[in-house]
Amino acid sequence: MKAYVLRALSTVLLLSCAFYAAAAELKVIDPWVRAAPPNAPALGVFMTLENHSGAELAVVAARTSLAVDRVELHRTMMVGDVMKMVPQQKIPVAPHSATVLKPGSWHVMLIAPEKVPAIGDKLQLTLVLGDGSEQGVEAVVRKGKKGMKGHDHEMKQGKNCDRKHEMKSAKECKKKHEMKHDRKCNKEHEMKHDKDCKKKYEMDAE
Ligand SMILES: [Cu+2]
Repeated sequence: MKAYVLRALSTVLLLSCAFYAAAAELKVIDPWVRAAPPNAPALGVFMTLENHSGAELAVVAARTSLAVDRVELHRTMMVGDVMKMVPQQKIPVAPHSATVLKPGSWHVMLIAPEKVPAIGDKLQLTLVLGDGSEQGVEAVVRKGKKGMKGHDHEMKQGKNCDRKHEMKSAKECKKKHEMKHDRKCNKEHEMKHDKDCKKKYEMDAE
């Protein structure tokens, strides 16, 4: 009886390891929802996605415990001369790298919430990865870090960045920002890992 239970358990463990492989390699840091007025047509959800594997991971869909019309993956980018939120098929996370979901960039968008949650409320969010595995996270509702001023700054940076993206790689774009906005980071960049530098840049930018 005991042996049977153990065998059954290890089978379940093996199966779940296989199924949750991609989710296990994705680390979700600081998920949050931007507080919005009660009549807001949509809510932005932000977080940092870290890929601890050697293969590209991607979030291909998301669900939430909040009653909403639908959940979309968005990226705010320049379309012609206008900043737009463009629906995306996936949010990719490069191997051993991170993708930062933040205002003015990648985000998860909760469309037409029945009731806009208050600051401090927590939403359950389920991220669906490319291999079908899922990861649940809890996102807390809070204000954007610097209010409208911060938002404008982010939009401006995003605009410059996305313009560069049309011609150059993300790395070159980041480098340009580091030189322009954060010399310290650039200096650290020479000594430290690229990822640490980028993280610092992202945090400073917000
Ligand atoms: Cu959006």
